[in-house]
Amino acid sequence: MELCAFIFDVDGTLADTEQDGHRVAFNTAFADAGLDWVWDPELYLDLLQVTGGKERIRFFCERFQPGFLERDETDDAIRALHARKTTRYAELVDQGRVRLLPGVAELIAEAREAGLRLAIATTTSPDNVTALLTANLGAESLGWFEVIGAGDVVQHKKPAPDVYAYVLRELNLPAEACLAFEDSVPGFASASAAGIPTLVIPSAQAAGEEFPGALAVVPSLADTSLSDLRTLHERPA
Ligand code: XBP
Ligand code: MG
Repeated sequence: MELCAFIFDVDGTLADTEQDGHRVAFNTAFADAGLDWVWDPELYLDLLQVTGGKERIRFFCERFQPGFLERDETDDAIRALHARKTTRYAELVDQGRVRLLPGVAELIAEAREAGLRLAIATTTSPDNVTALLTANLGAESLGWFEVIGAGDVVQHKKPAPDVYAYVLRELNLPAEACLAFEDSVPGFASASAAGIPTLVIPSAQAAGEEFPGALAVVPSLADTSLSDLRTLHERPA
């Protein structure tokens, strides 16, 4: 089937956001709230098995701070911490601390030129997508993406297929007419379960993992052209 649209994951795919962006923002939000929680890079790598910032904070508490979950209004407390974290993340991005990965801007430009439709399917919060795109590609780039499926737009985050199913519905395209870009095991599981041919560019959290059924696994988008991707997409599974 003809390739009509690219659907991009954000964290780990458009940019290497986790360790120097999200992790730092979580830690700053914890400090702002007077909590002595510190997520070091190794712990954070482990916590990344849970997608979604609010879900990740809860998972951390279940393991290491069970007392926090015994308080009243735990959901509100996690929501407030996460809102603070989102503000802190945007500050980091606005300061230019989170840059797009090699080849991403070029591929997006090539796809636009060729008239491909573009969309985003991510677990991260909508404000983070806005901040990242604006800081790196200019505010007008938000309009390049016909659909931005982000955060709580669906109840079940990756690895569930819901966010990709949502984006397909909004694009009104069958899965086979699209190509998804993912960096992680839960992300690949989500796109695959939605039936979308997926190119994997593994990030640090996916080192050594296998991606059975991926269109291809490549180290970077820097050497991947639109014509390479069309060829991969045409190849029978
Ligand atoms: C990204 C996530 C997000 C970010 C943090 O996964 O899991 O939770 O780590 O963003 P994916 P929020 O790349 O698979 O979409 O704190 O806004 O959730
Ligand atoms: Mg990702």
